Amino acid sequence: MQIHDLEKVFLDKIEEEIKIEPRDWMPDAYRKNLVRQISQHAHSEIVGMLPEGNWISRAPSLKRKAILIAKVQDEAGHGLYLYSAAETLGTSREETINDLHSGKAKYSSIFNYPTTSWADMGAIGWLVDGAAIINQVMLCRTSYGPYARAMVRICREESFHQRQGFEILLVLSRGTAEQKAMCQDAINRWWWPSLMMFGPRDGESTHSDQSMKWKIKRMSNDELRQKFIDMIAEQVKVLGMTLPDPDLKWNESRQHYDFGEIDWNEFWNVVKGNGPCNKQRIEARKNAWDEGAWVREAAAAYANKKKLKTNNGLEAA
Ligand code: FAQ
Repeated sequence: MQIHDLEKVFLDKIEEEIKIEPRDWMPDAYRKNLVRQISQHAHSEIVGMLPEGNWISRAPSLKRKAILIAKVQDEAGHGLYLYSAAETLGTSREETINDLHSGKAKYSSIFNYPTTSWADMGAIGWLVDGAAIINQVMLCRTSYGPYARAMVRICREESFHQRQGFEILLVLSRGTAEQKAMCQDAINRWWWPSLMMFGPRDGESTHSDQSMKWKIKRMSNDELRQKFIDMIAEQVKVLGMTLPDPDLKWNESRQHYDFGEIDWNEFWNVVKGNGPCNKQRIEARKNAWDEGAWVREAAAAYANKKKLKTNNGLEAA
């Protein structure tokens, strides 16, 4: 088949909502864009374990510790599904991880902020997982099969994460004056960075137009951000807390909340590596990689030994 015939088959599939699968022909730019997005998503899950991992040893009770450990483990699992999805596009795990360590690949800006109190565990679950899930529900319908299927499993777990975060804040919001203040302070610090998770404004988004045409993305950055704001502006009332935005107001004619200006300088500064914890996060990932070398070697040796045994068995038979 000629290239333009292959491209037609590909575009027809996109049009007819048939998933693109790893062995299907796809344009190079589609493959490249997916590798970029999926691998950055995977990195976000893995780097995202660090801010919460920081509180496992300081969780206020055994029950809270067990829940937090399970949540952080879930994020590791999400990272692994996503690295596997990226591998189906012909990129190796090692290559992808090297790109993270060298600073070539991005990960979500949100994970470059510090977690300074227990209430941050609540704010991350409620706001960060909340933002992630708004974005990821749309990705369950993304056009690339392995990515879409990974997202279905991830979304189920993320919705549990969001509830556990909200519950942490609910308990604090009904506690002592200090606990209430801690809850409000965490919301104040995580609100604006959570809005930045959706990426630059639509007019400034590099990839959105093409990603929407290929149905990699189904909604724009601003549409998703608005959806999130509308949801959280209602949920915060249950906590009896406020969001740190004096311009946040229900707009009857738009049927949406209006909101204030996001600090885009701060966003780009964090994306470019100058956020409060960027260096610390990459350092932690590199150390984990180096310290885990013996585990990878042992696993590879075990797998080779097993393969050798099976081959010998086959020869003997
Ligand atoms: N941070 O053209 P666009 C989670 C970059 S998972 C850093 O609009 P696109 C779970 C973007 O890469 C959170 N960089 O890009 C969890 C591009 O740069 P490039 C992660 C950002 O891809 C919870 C440039 O700016 N979720 O939280 C950010 O069309 C709790 C131009 O942007 C996903 O990754 C940012 N916030 O739209 C874990 C979901 N925003 O690549 C632990 C999948 C943009 O050209 C604890 N990804 N950039 O160098 C997506 O849906 C999209 O990639 C967007 C960005 C919406 C993030």
